Amino acid sequence: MRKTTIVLGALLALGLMACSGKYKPDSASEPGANGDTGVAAASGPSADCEDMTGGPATVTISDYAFHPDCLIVSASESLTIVNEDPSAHTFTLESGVIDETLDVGDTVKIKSLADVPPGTYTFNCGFHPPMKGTITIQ
Ligand SMILES: [Cu+2]
Repeated sequence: MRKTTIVLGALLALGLMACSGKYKPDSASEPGANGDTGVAAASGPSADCEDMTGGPATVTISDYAFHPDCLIVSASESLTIVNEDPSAHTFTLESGVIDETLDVGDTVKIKSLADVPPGTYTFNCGFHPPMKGTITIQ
């Protein structure tokens, strides 16, 4: 029993060393080999988000995608979803607080986001799982 524990402990230690050993070269080589991509990946999500705070926000659905697919909105403002696709879609917040179905040509205005606790949520289309985005409600 004790031997097994020691062996497992040694394996664990080796595993940790291997992990940290592996990690260092990766992070060290990143800035030189692929620095731009590394920086974009680290700061991209917030930098690429469209800031729509301070006024009504609109998300347009076209080509089976949300535009923008990352946005920041004010909780006190309205959010409008416009479906420009020849297909029905939904705008569904991960929390389930918002779940709107939009038929072809539909425009849905969500009067206030005040019912949703402030935070960052993913949203998607219930019909087309690859359609997704991120919304930050402030
Ligand atoms: Cu869809």
